[in-house]
Amino acid sequence: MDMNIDLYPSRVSSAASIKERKDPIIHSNGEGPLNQLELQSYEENGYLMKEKLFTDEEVKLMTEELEKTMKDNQSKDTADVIKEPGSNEIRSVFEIHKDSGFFEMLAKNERIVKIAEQLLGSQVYINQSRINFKPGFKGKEFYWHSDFETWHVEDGMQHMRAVSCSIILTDNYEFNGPLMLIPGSHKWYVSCAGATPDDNFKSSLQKQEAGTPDNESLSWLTEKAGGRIDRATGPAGSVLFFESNTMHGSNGNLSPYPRSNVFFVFNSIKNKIGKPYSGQKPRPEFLANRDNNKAIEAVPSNSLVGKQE
Ligand code: AKG
Repeated sequence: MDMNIDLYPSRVSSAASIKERKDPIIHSNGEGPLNQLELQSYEENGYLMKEKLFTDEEVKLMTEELEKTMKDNQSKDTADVIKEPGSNEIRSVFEIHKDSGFFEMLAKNERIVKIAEQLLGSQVYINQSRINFKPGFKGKEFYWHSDFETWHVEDGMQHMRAVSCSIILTDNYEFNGPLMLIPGSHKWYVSCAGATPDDNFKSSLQKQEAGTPDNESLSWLTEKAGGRIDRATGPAGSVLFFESNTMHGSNGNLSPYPRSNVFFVFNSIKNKIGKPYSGQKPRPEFLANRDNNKAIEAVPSNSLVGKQE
């Protein structure tokens, strides 16, 4: 298909609108670790939580690595380390799958890669990765958005053929700002009002404004979901897979308990990104991999613990 065809225009008008999704939700014939019920649930809701996909022993390693990453990045002033608005607390660290160490191995672990391949019906690569820290008391919200809307407009991702894999590194409760999702929202595309400012990412990673849906569209999506908003709570080691166009967001963390999740965004190698549909210059590699987009060779499931022994 012509890479220039814009199947999902957004930020092109002063009014928002809602269109039907044009891509399949599950791109494979079903071969892989997920069973039929799990596939149906992902297809229907736009997300799937796998409880305790990683063991307590692996979670312990993840937590140690998380703390190391936090410390290493605390005094860094680089574009890929995002601070909370108005404080020096770390909000996100990007590109963690290129750390030549633990997170690189985690990103290739077959427990998650095989699921991504099953959902996307092809080999996959990582288009973006990050840890979102959301520290106790200070972690701020992420406003409602569809990731695909940004990846399409700002990065030139043509099709909805990507899945985010969020590994829960600290227990996610109702009260420490877990991810919230609108079930079924992935079947609709909210074409957002307004335009994209130049170098939008410099502010949007702290607080997104361009590409956020209007209240009416959000109310419509929630109504379609029978008034339901779901939240991805669960113990550390659980993994949420959510479709690229699922509407999601999260509240600030007013509790004393940090809420840290690592995100790997798997994209199909058949859906590599092109020119941004906004007509603007591409965002940096740390947000959208153009050079590092070779298909992942999955590593055995037990390689995390084995590597440390
Ligand atoms: C994002 O980084 O796009 C998110 O939506 C993350 C929200 C969160 O970490 O609560």
